[in-house]
Amino acid sequence: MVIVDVLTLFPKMIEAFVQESILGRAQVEGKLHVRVHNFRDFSLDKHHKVDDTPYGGGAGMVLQVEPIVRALRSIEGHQHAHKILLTPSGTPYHQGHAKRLTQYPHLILICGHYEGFDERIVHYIDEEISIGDYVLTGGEAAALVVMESVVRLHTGVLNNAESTEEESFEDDLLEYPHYTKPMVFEGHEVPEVLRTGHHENIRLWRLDQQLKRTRERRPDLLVKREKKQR
Ligand code: 6GU
Repeated sequence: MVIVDVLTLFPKMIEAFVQESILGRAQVEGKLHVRVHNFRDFSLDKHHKVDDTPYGGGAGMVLQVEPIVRALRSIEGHQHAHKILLTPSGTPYHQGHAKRLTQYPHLILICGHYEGFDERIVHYIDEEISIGDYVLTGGEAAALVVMESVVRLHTGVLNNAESTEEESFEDDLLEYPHYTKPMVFEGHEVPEVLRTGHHENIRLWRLDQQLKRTRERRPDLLVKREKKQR
């Protein structure tokens, strides 16, 4: 059983995604418990304000530390949970992080908006994660990426068909191309070798496709792979 608490100003974004995805099924099966908290509810301001202008001046608003810390402290077991801040200035996220995060039975994901968080939030969290080099308006989509990628690695969450062996990044190679019926669609044929039933030739063709794709699209992964093999 994994527990994930999400702190956000847009709880419905998280709830809808969880309900409609594999996470929802995991939850029904008792393998996952997602709890969503709106930290606006923890503002002590009479207008429930959670942000203010930056010290030193500049554009935009900064999320205040107090409502977030009060929300954190309201979560049962928060002292032992692994707390992650979603921010574009965090460490770039990859499959290795997803694997590492499966060691924690309780995760707390904190989503920001506006210009960012008051830096003093660092004293209350364990790490900062970014999901890539592009700008989102808020951390919600990022929190969902982290949650989905971690939870699906937990045993029993996926069924056999969805299994995590032999998938992209398992060996620092992209996946080979897949085909199913019909054999010809609008003149586009399934590659000959896949119809031969020659298992060794198929294995070699797929490996070749993986290497070719990775070389073309993700040369950085090949460099990483070669370093591991040395
Ligand atoms: Cl975690 N948050 C926001 N706002 N933008 C991002 C991101 C996170 N990761 C990449 N871009």
